Amino acid sequence: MRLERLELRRIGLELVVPFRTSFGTELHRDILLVHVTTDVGDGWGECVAMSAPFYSPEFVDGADLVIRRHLWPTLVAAGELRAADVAMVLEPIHGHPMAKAALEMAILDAELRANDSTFHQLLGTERTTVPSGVSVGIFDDLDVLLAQVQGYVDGGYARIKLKIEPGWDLEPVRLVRELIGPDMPLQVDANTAYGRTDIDHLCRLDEYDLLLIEQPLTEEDLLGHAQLAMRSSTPVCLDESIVSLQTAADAIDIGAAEIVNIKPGRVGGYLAARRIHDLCLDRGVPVWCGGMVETGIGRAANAALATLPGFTLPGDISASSRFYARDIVTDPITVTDGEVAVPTAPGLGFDLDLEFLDAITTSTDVIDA
Ligand code: SMG
Ligand code: MG
Repeated sequence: MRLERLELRRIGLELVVPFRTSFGTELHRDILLVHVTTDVGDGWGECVAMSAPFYSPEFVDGADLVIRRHLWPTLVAAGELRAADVAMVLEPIHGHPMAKAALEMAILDAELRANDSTFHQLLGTERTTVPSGVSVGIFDDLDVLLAQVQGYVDGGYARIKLKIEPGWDLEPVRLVRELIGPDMPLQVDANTAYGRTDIDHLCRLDEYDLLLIEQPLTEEDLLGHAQLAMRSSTPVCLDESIVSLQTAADAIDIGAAEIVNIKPGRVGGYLAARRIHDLCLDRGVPVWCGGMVETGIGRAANAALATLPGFTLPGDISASSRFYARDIVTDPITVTDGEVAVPTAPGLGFDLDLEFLDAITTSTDVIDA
């Protein structure tokens, strides 16, 4: 296909409850959507960069700029293109995986729609539903946390993930384990909030029978994670550290990643995410699909990705209503019996609610090829 036009759309969405992690609180989302028109039709992608560079170096204004200044012109210069070529064409530009992933998504969506096929069909998988986990933020008050967790248990989620940080770890985990009982899958995510000197402390989480501990140490500290993995009986899972196929392979080799969180935005796209999945499957390392508070665009694609056989743990693919009162898609993801249905619509699997999208659009910029 040939690229003809790029529309960069910024939308504003409020979260239904503030989402606090060890690095900050999200409440108002400023989301960049990319809409690509080609000679065979159009497609949409969602950039998962947050407003500020706290989760990773990327942020939404930076992603917007690198797309218009570098990524889009490079893709246009490549001429005839398939979605599978995008990552390779963009490889000379260092970093910016979330910006690259957004463009790849839009081009993949366009390509699939043009062929009247789905991402699910491209992956060639059989599963029609995937287990749904929910990520629960940090609160000022333990009672508020417990009430939130109870709500998600009642909502039928297949597993609970608690955000932790120094001062909010052993006690909330103990109380939540007591509330949900021994059989409900429970895991924690520290978003890099601890250091190597906390390894003894983190080992005290072992008594709560957690599925995994996600990214307790800084993203560069593969060795520290390997040291923790040797000491702790709770499996160590990496999120922020896994930025490429190479880092995934190395982290597994040195014993730093007993489980891998796969987020397409963090690794430069859905096709790179699939390759990391394949590597992990080959090495016998379980994976699960991470979440970046996506709208229905990213949520649909994530549900399809999680049908691959290595995704043996529930993903952060919760109902759209966990974060948003109203989604930008016509058929938002819901949870039934702890599972979300894999979308069947052509393309990445969503149809936009254009009227609502227009109502929440804060800016639109069009760049012709
Ligand atoms: O989309 O359900 C979701 C969010 C899941 O906790 C989640 N994501 O580190 O895994 C993570 C965080 C990153 C985003 S926090 C604003
Ligand atoms: Mg995480």
